Amino acid sequence: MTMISNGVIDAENEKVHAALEADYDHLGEVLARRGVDIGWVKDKVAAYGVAVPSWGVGTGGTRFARFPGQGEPRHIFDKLEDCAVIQQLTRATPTVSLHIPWDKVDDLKGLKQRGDELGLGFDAMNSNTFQDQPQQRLSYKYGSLSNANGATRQQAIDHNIECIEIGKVLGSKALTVWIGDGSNFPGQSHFARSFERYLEAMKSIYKHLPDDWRIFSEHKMYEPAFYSTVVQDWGSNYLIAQELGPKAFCLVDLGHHAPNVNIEMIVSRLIQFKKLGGFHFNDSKYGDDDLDTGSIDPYRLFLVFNELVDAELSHADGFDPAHMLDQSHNVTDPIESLMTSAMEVSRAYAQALIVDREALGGYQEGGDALMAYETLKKAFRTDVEPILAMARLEQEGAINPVSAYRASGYRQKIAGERPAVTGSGGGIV
Ligand code: LRH
Ligand code: MN
Ligand code: MN
Repeated sequence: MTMISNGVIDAENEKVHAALEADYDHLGEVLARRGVDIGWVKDKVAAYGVAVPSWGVGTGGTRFARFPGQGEPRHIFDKLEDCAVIQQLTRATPTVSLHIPWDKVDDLKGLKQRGDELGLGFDAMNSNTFQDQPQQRLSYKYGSLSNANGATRQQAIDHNIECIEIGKVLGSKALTVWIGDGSNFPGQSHFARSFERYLEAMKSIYKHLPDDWRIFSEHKMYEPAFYSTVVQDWGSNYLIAQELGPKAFCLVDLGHHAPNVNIEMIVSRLIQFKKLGGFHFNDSKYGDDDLDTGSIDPYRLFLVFNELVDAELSHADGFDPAHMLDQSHNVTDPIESLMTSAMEVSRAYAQALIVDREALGGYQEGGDALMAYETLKKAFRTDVEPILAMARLEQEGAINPVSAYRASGYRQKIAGERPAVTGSGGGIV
C-alpha cells in the first residue's frame, strides 16, 4: 500500500516530465562524449538504497531544546508510515533502522507485517545503553559495556542480545553498537582496563550473533564524555573489529571525527583491511552536529563515495557496507530533510560513478597531481540530477519529491490525526 495517492505524484510529475526528458537526453550526450553510458549510471542509482533512521522522522532538537513540529509520530507504527512516504517519493530508502528502546516494539509480528505492507525492510538494529530508561535497574552514569561493575555490564550485554532477538523477527541482519562510555576528568577511568572490559562485553554479545549477522561498532570522538571516550576513533574501532572476529566491522558516522579529519582516507583504510561495516550519513560544521547529509560539505561526501565506488568497481574482497542516515532535524520538516538527504547520498554515488577511473589511475601513476584532482572535480561538477530524477520516475517515485510531498498535504493530514506535542528540553527521542 502507498501513503500518498499516485494521482498526486503523477500530476506533479506531469508538470516537469518533458523538461526532465530533455535534460536527461542532454546529459546523456555529455556523458557519452566522456565514454560514460548514462543508462548504466541510472540503473546503479536505481538499485541503490540508504536506510532511514526511525529516530529521524521525529523532530530531534538539541540537548538544549526541542521545538516539535506538527504531526509528530506517536509510535513506531507512525514512524514507519513516515518512512514509507520517504521511500514512495524518493525510491532511495527501502529500509528502516530501528533504535531500541526508543522504538517500543511490543507487537513484533504486527510491526513486521506493517513493514511488509508498506514495502519496507528492517536494516541494522541500534541498541541504546547511553542513557537510563525509566525503571532501569542499574544506571549507565559511569558507563555501560565498559562499566567497572560487572552487573551493569551484564545488563548492557543483555540489552544488546535483546536487540538481536528483536531484529531476528524483523529480518534485520546487523546490530550497531554505539556507547557513550568515557570519562570527564583525567584519571577518572583507567584507559586500558575500560577498553578491556568493553572488549570482553562485546565478545559476549558477539557470541549471540546469528551466522548471517554482522555487528558494527560505531566510534565517536567525544560527547557525552568530554575528556576520554572508550571507542573514540577508527583505530580503536579497527582493534575492536579485529579482536571480535569475522562478523565484526567498523561503522563510520560522518559526524564523529575531529574537524578536518580525512574521513575518506579512513574509509579507504577500512576497505583495504576488510573491516568497513557501514555508515551513518549526516553532515557537520563543528562536531557531531547531525546536520542534513551533504548540506555543509557535499564535496567530502563525494570523496567518500569516490572510495566506495572504487572498491565496488574493483570488486574489493569482502566489501558490502551498510548505508544509513543518522541526523537530527531542528528547523525543517523531518520527512523533507530525510528525502533531501537520501537524494544527496544518491547524488554523491552517481557523481562518483562517472569519475574517469582509468584516466585517474594514469594521472596518479604519472604524478600529474593537477589532472588527477581535475578528474575528480569534473565528475563532482557534473549536475547528475536528471539521472536521479529519471531513476525515481521510472520506479513510480517523484521527479521532485519535496514538491510532490507538499502537494500531497500529508503533513497537514497527519497533523489532524496525531495529537500536538509541546516543546521540551533536549533529547532526540
Ligand atoms: C551517537 C549516534 C549513534 C546513536 C545515534 C542516535 O551520536 O550517532 O549512532 O545511536 O547518534
Ligand atoms: Mn550515528
Ligand atoms: Mn552521532
